[in-house]
Amino acid sequence: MNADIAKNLIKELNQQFKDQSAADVLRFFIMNYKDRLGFSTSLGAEDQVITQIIAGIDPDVYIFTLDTGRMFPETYDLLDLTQQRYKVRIKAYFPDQKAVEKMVNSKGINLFYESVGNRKLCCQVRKIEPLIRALESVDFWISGLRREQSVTREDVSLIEWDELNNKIKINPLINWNSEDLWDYIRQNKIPYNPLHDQGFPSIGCQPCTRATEPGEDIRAGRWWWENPEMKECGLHKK
Ligand code: ADX
Ligand code: SF4
Repeated sequence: MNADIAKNLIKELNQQFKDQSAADVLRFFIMNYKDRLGFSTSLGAEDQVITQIIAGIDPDVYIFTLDTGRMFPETYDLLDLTQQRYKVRIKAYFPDQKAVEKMVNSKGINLFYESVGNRKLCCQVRKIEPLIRALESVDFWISGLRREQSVTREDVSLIEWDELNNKIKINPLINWNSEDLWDYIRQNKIPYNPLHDQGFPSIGCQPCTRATEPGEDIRAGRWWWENPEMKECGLHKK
């Protein structure tokens, strides 16, 4: 996709949708660009909301997950349940077998605790490379980012240009706060990861996620041993 054309379109779309609901935004893109878009779900609370909305519009929309091989068992169970409940197919992308073998055999299975460099390598192999493949066939990428989640996400827009992947990125829940999110989940009886009720507001890979204490940041339990300014795996780097 041509970056200049995309950036102009993005400006117009942000203006057009600034006061519209997440469902309206999703409906517009599905109606107009269904064959050119994909939604990435990590099965987190935000993604469950988006899946429910998408399924109500068109359950055939391309939805995918990046299965790093290090997810919580609860996440796998939710993956299964979500597909059954909403009659959607969530396509799984796995890391490249040779790259994982090389990394683990040279640096160890839990290399990420040793340095930021090792952690980034693991995220690159287990998430970023599969993401590139998952996005190959699309121009529009739907994600569950919320501005409130972290200092690294404060300047994210509803619709933005993803320089790294050359995609138009749509974040329908960007303005939702935690209360909006959980009210919607309860009102619509949306299945969610039971770990959210055990102190995990944000859930990623098992070895890199811990529960948070009351009053701590939403993402304090992700890569908790690293500095908050660094806590992005690269999926959402601008
Ligand atoms: S992360 O970059 O720190 O892992 P986070 O867990 O906050 O991201 O999720 C933000 C959004 O990134 C999700 O709403 C989803 O769109 C996407 N995402 C994160 N992890 C995955 C995954 N494993 N598979 C698919 N999408 C993911
Ligand atoms: Fe590896 Fe942890 Fe990144 Fe998952 S979150 S890909 S286990 S470093």
